[in-house]
Amino acid sequence: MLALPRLYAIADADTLARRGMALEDFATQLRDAGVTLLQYRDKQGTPQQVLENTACIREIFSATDCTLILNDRADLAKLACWHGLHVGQEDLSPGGARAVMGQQAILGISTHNEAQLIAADASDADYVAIGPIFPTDSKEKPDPVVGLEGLRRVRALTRKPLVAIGGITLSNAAEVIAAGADSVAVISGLLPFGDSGSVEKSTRDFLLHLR
Ligand code: 3NM
Repeated sequence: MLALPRLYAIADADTLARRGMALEDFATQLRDAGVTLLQYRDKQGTPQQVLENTACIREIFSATDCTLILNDRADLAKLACWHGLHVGQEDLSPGGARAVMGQQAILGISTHNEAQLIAADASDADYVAIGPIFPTDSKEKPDPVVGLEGLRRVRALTRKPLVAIGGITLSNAAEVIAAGADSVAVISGLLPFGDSGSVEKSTRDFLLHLR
């Protein structure tokens, strides 16, 4: 079975644009910090923009063994020769994603409640994400908060690697892992507030803290 690292970094194009940070800079700092699993999530970009950005990220991580997962766009993930695809409940099904991506690809699916998690467990997905664990500003119209109790309950429903997402910070990441997540997926927690700190430092802190 797939083994996921404890930190699953997400480069979310909308969040980066809101925070005035270039994707290239963000990705470079993640690489320098030693990230080994990265998702690029771009809900608005045109296919050309997304493809350009996948090429840029691939180049940045070319000398590493970081696993690169694209959100939602199966055709572009395949074209860009990325390692995997992450789908949401309204995206391509895991079966459809598998048909496009092939047997070797890593497939993940987002779930937000027990019924979705049970369905995902029975699907072609290699890992299952559950969220939001805590309130989040990084997703439009997030589902109801699952909480640590909800996370413990869904942990019992699957043996697939479980990724927790939503509102995860350096201060709550360890309890999320203790509640049963194999990995924490983080967007804004990797971005420093104000002028002090850097993405590289926040990411290194996460990696050290979750070791
Ligand atoms: N999916 P942050 S929550 C992209 O519940 C995403 O499935 C979620 O961002 C889900 O780490 C979320 O900044 C946003 O809270 C996560």
